[in-house]
Amino acid sequence: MTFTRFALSGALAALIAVPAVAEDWRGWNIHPEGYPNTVALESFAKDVAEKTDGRIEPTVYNNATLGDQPDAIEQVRNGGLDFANFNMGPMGEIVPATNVLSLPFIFRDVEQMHTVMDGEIGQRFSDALSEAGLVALSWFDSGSRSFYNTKHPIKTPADMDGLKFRVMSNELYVNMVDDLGGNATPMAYGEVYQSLKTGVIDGAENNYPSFESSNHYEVAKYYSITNHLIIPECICVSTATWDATSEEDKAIVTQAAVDAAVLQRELWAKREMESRAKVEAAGVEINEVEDPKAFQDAMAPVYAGFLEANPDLEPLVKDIQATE
Ligand code: GTR
Repeated sequence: MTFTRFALSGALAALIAVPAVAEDWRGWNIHPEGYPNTVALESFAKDVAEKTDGRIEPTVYNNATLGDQPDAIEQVRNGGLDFANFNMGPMGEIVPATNVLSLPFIFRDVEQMHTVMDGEIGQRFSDALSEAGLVALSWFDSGSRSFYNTKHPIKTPADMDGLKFRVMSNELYVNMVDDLGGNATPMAYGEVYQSLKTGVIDGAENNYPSFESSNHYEVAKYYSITNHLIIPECICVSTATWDATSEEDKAIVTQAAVDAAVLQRELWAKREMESRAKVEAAGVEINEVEDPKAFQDAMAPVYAGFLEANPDLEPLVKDIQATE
């Protein structure tokens, strides 16, 4: 005897309540367990699963196990992955407007970055991202980045001379290090530790929590406070995934991302201090630079070159600079 599909499902449905199939969302994360971003992403995932009654089941894959950052950006854009926490640094190669966030010293401090990103200007970046297939739901903190190396303290730009620094994948950073007199090599985050150890590179640049959690501090004993980049990070969802989500669940996911960013920023402030203390206790020499303006001046050509190539982005730069 044969059943039609309709007859079978009709009979089953009469016997048991068949739950709707949950959507499994796969999320990319570059950081290890315990890192502020990781804890916040886990809280986001838990919140979404609970508040959608299991209609969406997000899983976070840590330590860039699903690929390095430029690769993961592509995967989220094409729907191969559902969500991620991305730094806007490598994003600039794909969404040119976000390169504004990679201009050295574009933000005066982290508070100003928060004001900018949480307001109307942040929405302009979200719009640019959404044209590229990414829905930015909230903004994480990533502190400010400084140079570190295995050779000597950097006090003036001249101390960068001849040193080879790893940078994130973005032409702007290559120009930035060149202008300071160093040599730049774009490289995946996960390769930096070994490259520092074997002398393939002399240094890199990052915030305290990443310098510490990546163990780069075990090899690079000089951390020089240049604070040259303050780069926000997003929780971004793939547009393909987003479009397949109900309005009710979109609201839940959005709120969970906003709450996760509040948590991340709290944890971040604590972790910055803890990481600094940990690397100092491990013998890292931390120094102020002699004249911060000398670094700003040396990097000024990056601005000029960028604005010449992207005149349409000048208003965005000016609006950020004008934000209190
Ligand atoms: C970290 C950032 C990561 C990644 C990394 C890097 O501060 O949170 O997303 O961009 O830096 O240097 O590659």
